[in-house]
Amino acid sequence: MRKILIALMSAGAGVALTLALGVPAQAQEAAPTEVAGVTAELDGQVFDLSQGWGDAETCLEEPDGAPTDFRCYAGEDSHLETQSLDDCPSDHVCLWESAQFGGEMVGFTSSGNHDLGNIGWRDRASSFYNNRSTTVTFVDFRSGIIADRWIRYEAGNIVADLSSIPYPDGGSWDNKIDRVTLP
Ligand SMILES: [Ca+2]
Repeated sequence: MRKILIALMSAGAGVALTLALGVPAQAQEAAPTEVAGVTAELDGQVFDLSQGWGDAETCLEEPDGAPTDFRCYAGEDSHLETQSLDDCPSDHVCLWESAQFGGEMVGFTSSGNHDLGNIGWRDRASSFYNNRSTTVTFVDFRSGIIADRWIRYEAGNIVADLSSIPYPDGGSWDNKIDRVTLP
């Protein structure tokens, strides 16, 4: 009898542990706080994009994540000197820190979730170009009981000023995006 009781208690503890572990895991999904290192290369120098962009003005995800996660270009690189819509290569979704495709730009090309906090880009995007043949989903992480907000765009969609896009809780989508999801 005593053995059975202990077994039951163990099982109960196992369930409780699973539940306890399940809650933080969900919370982390909703609002990740840990930042993962992201490698980038600029003029032959490899650095961690999560620690700052340095001289980089434009960073494009490497399709295979090799040799680094991103390849970056400084502002003085002639072909990218003027930030514009044309800087977004095909098969990429590009985000700019300013409206009208100005300031720093980041481009993503691989399927999956791209958490902008990993490259120091949470709450920064003000314009974008979906230069891919798929949809793109932008997510704004919320905490507590409020569900994350998201908005989806079709292939080829362009928004020159995210302050023109209404946000569900009022205001706009300007400086709100925390995650880019590509199918
Ligand atoms: Ca946000």
